[in-house]
Amino acid sequence: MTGQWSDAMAAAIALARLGPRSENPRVGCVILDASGAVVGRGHHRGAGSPHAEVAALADAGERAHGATAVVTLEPCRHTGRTGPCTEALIDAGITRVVFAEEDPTREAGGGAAVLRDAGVEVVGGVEAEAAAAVNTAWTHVQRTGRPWVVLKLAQTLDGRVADARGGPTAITGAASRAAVHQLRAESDAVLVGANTAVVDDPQLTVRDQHVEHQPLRVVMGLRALPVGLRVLDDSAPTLIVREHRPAVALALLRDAGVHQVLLEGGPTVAGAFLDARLVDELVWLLAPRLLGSGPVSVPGLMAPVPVSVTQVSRIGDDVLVRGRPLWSTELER
Ligand code: AOF
Ligand code: ZN
Repeated sequence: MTGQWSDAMAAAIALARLGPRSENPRVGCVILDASGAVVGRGHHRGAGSPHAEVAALADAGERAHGATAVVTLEPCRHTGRTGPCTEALIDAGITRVVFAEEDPTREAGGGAAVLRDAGVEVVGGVEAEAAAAVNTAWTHVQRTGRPWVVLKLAQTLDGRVADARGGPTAITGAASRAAVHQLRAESDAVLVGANTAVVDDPQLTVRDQHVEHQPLRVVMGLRALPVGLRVLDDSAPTLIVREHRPAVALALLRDAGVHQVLLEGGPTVAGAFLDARLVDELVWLLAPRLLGSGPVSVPGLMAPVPVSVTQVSRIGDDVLVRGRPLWSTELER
């Protein structure tokens, strides 16, 4: 019976979303008294700050005694930058813990068993999918050891990314550009191939909305980068990865603390990551136009990529299609 906790978990998930994306997951917690009334709320405000449970316990004060803690992530059992939540919950007299997603990390995971050993009733897996969606990239890094990879492409209906002259062409409209900036803002890094950096000279920053930090700009490839490129300006940090193997580049990014990377082209980078099966999500922007000639978005793929479509929407005059390569969803099973 987990249905009875759904509403409280939804409240905890809403709290989790208030937290910033950081190297830590976003976590929310509500404390319920015996009658089911919420007597405490808390969320994690980023690495180094108190965990959600500790914040909610502080909010509840004495009322935590004999209460139920509903939390989006299995309470940690480790001492990291802060103490173990298992201990804080036990010390506060919590008698039942309901959590959603298991903590996949080696250090912090296993809190449920610690709580059970201390006589606390534990219910796990409540609304686990909805809670995990708040931390898709973080969870992915913990499970696979590499960042969550989003591949974005803008093309005409006949699959072309430039006209026959091959120079930079605006393919999609203003609304799509805003969507791309939103994608950048949600990512820790934005990556292009060295060829695209030279030919298109993109700046790769978030410009039409406020961001706490600009994403790391990454240029990947062996081609030399002339001075004066916009991607090398001082508007955001830039990492140059002299490398063409996607797995090696992702390992470097992971070590740099990147949980989500947005691939913004060009065709060589897109093809290399798809062929290596290192793409987790596709964002395809389709402009209502046929060009008839010119390079296509992903030439020379080694194998077909079946995609499970998760979203189709109109965006200005363009069409946005989001999906997941099937081999990527299988990875998670
Ligand atoms: C929880 N509640 O609110 C969070 C948890 O070194 P620290 O103290 O920052 O701990 C980070 C780890 O703790 C993180 O990797 C994850 O496993 C867990 N995060 N756990 O019980 C929370 N943010
Ligand atoms: Zn904790």
